[in-house]
Amino acid sequence: MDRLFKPRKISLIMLAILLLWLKTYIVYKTSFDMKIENWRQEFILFINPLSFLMLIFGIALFLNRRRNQYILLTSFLLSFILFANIVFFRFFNDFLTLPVLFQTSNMSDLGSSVHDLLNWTDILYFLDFFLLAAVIKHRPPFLKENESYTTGSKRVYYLLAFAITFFNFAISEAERPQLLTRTFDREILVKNIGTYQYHIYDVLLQTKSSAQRAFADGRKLVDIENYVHSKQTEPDKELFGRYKGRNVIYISMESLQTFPIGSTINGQAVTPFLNDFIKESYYFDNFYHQTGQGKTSDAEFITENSLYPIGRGAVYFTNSQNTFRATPRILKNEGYYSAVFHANDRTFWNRDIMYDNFGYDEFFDVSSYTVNEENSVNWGLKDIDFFKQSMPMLKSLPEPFYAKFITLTNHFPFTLDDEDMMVDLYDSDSRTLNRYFPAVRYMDEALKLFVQDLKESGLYDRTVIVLYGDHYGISENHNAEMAEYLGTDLTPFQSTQLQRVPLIIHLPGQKEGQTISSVAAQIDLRPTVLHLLGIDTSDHIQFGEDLFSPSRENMAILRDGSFITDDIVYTKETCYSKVTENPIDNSDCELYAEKAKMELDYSDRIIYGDLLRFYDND
Ligand code: GP9
Ligand code: MN
Repeated sequence: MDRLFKPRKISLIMLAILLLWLKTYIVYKTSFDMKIENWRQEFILFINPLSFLMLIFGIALFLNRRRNQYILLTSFLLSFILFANIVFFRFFNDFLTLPVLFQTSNMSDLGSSVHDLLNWTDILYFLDFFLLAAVIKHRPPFLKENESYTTGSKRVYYLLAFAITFFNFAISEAERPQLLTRTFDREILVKNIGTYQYHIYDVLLQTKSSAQRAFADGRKLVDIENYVHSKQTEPDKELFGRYKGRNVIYISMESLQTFPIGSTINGQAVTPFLNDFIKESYYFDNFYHQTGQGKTSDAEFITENSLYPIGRGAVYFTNSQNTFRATPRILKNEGYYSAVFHANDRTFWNRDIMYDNFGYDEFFDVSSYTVNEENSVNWGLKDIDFFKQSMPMLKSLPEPFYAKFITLTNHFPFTLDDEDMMVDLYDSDSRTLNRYFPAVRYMDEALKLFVQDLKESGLYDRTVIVLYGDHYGISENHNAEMAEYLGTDLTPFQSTQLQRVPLIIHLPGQKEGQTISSVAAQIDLRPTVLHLLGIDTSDHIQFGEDLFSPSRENMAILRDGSFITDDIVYTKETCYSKVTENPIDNSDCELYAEKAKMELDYSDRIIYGDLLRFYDND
């Protein structure tokens, strides 16, 4: 009888876990600004500290003599990490990440304002630690004393901890597919895997790239240099330097493939503006995207560095500390001012850090825009409002400028408000494909209004305007409906052809357009544009070729090793003739296949080994 009424006792390990778990959740809710969209996300947020805390405090089960000290010390260290994040967040509105921490400019910013960032009430963030210390000292009756744990109970404990870890990952992955490889917004990571686990992930990633960097050998660069210099071609004499000192505007058109260009839905044009714009610009209709898992960020990386993205993960995230010689930095030497306009969080794709690295002077992220219920849809600010609000900021830039705009509305799942639907939905079994056309139509309208604004401001006549599709919008999950739309079977040949995205280059004063159908790719953009501005690139490490060069080799190498020339397509280890669209003897592709493999390998070596740090051509 007596035993029944005894209050249940709790072990110190349990108490430490419970306190920190609760505290972490309270901190999530009060000290960070995390957007929670549904109850599943709330649930993930709630349970995500638990697995890590169980694993780390579980070590105490194996310690007999210094168990309490271990628990207390761990509790303090974790509280400290959490608190460091809180302070960091107050300043940067972001979660701690090693590269940011090691960026001296950031640290001195933080250091000089640390006084303003701290409150005496912050001591409350350590309340649980003091509580724990008091419990250890005064040993209240609810504390289980000096337990020794059997092997069996340790086993059960860790089994439970691993089960929770696994469960956490599984539901996060369901909520956010490809969490660790695709979604590199730090907030999303912390929200899903938890703040402590996120730090481990961050450290592992940084260690991996530092190790690869440390083992890299500068002499490797010689082969690569010889190779890239041997493939250099002479720029077009007429065009080289003709637009020296002019502004440059890049527009990354979200998810725009080539197939909707010029198409109609129920008789209505899907891209009426682009159809007209093409008539007074250069239009490349065999231009391929080369992105991998880094999607938009890969497209940015390729077009500004003339290197390939990496095969796994996003280079924006994995190698943000590398030495690069990106377009903004090259142009800075020529007196240009550079800016990016994109109405999303600045940490998405690690852009804030990468843009610093690339030498951008300014990043107008979501905080530069007024975003509300009315003017947003899908991923955020609608493109029309985005361009409209960008205009005054663009006009305030010193000239000449290099400005990049990244659109957002035409992003999967391609949802629009009714009032923005300017063509009908397509009619197929894929709602994604059906919605794609009206979304593309909407982006076309936004581009039209932006170009009108550029004309009115006078910028139009002194700016080189480059529009490119960043990557496919319709994935292979919709092959059946795509095949129906195209009226052909979707063979690997056709799928490769669907990797075409539009490239439009409008030169100042250009009235007459020209469609260029030789094969080209995103990697070619940098030398093309730099040559128009009269910048010699013969000593650049780059894999692209000037698209206006008369002697260029017309070839596009995709990140998965597929390649396309004017005559053949090679994909999934099969060589196809472009004329018959049927497989031909693989030996017809052999020579190019080797070249493709070598180029990708060279580019990977540059990135993983951070080889450009050995190359100084400033
Ligand atoms: C997000 C936008 C879209 O900022 O660039 O990214 P994506 O999913 O296309 O890579
Ligand atoms: Mn994109």
